[in-house]
Amino acid sequence: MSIQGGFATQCVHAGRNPDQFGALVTPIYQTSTFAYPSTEAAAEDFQDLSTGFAYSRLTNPSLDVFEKKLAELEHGARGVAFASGMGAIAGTLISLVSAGDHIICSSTLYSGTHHLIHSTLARFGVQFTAVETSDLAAVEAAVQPNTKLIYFETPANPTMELSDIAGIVAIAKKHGLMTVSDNTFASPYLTNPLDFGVDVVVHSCTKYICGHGDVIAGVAVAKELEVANQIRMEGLMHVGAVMAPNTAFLLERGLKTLGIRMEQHCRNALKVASWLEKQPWVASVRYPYLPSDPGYELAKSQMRGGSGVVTFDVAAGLEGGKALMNHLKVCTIAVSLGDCETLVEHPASMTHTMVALEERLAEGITDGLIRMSVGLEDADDLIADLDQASKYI
Ligand code: LCS
Repeated sequence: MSIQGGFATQCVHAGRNPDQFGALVTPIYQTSTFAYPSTEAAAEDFQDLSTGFAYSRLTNPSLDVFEKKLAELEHGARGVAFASGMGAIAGTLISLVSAGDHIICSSTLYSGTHHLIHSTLARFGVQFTAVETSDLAAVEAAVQPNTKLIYFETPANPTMELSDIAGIVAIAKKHGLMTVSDNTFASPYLTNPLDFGVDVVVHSCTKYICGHGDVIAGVAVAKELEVANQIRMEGLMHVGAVMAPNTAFLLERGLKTLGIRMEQHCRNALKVASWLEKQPWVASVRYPYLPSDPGYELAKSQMRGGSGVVTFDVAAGLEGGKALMNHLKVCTIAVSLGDCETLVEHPASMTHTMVALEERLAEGITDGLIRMSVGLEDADDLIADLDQASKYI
C-alpha cells in the first residue's frame, strides 16, 4: 500500500497489504512455496518472477511488505531484502559488475565490504581503486575507461568521515558510472541518497532499521525498478542470501519507531560528543553535527541529524582506551551499532583486525580510536559512565 504523508506516517503505514482476516499487523508468512489454482496461473507468474509469489528464495508476502516500506522511506522504486547487510552489498555488486570492470570505492569502509572488494571480487577479476571519497578530486582522478561504479559509505564506518553525495553523483553522471551508497549509519531518517541521484542504496538492517539488536538483515533499494529486478534475479535468486519471514516481521515492527528512535539517538550522541570534546583525556572527537567537525557544513547540507555514532580518540592510546572500556558500566563492549543499548567497540582490536595496519592507520583508524554507538538511555547517565571510567585511564 502506497501512502502519502510524512516520514513518521510512512514508517507506520507504508508497504502494508490488506489482510484477508483484517489483521492489523502483517502476519509472518512462514512458507517456502505458494500454491497455484492452475498451471496457467503458475505460467503467468513464471513469465516475470519479479512480481507475484512463487518461491520464498525470491520473495514472500512478509518480505514484500518490508521491501515496499523501505522503498517508500528511501524514495526508491523497489527494495530487495537480503539475509544480511553483507548479503545486500555482495548481491548488489555482483549484479552490477563483471570481470574486467573497475570499481572506485571509499578507502574507509566497513571491514567486510573492504574485504569483499579488495579480495573476493578481485579474485573474480573485478578491479578497484580505493580513494578518500570525501576528496572529490581524488574520486574523479581514479576514473578509468573500464570504471563501472562508485561505491561509498557516508558517514563512514568507523571514522564518521562524510562523502559529498551530490558531488560524487555529478562525477558519476559525467562519466556514465553507477553509484551505490551504504546508508547504514544515516538511515533513511537522516539522508536519502537516491534524492541526490544515487542509483542504489544498501543498508545493514541489523543496525538502525531494526533498532533492537535482534536480527541480522540487509536491503538494497534501487531508484529504478529495472535495477532492483536485476539485483533480485542476479544477486539474490541465484545466490540465495534471502531474508527469513520472521526477520522481515521484526524489521517492519522496528521501522514503525525509526523516526522517534533516530531523534533520541541524535540528541544523545550530540550531547555525549559535545561533552567528550571538552575532556582533557580525549585527543579528538568525530561527530558530523559537532560545529567543530570538518564535515559539519556538508552534514547540514545532506543529513537531517548527526546519527547516533560518535568516534573519539583516547589521548593515552591503546592502553588508555582499553582501561576506559573495561570500566564502563552502562555502556557495553560489543560490535554492531544502532541498538537501544549503548555499544562501544575498539576497531583496532575488533572490527578492523582484517585490515592491514598501514591501511588502517592511513584510513585514520588509530590504535586509541573508540567507536561509540550511543543508545536510547538518558544521555546524562552515559556521560556519568564515561566520566567514572575515565578515572582509570
Ligand atoms: N555496512 C556497514 C556500514 C556496516 O557497519 C556493516 C556491519 C555492514 C554493512 C554489514 O552488515 P551485516 O552483514 O553485519 O548486517 N557493521 C558491523 C560493525 O560495525 N560491527 O559489527 C558489524
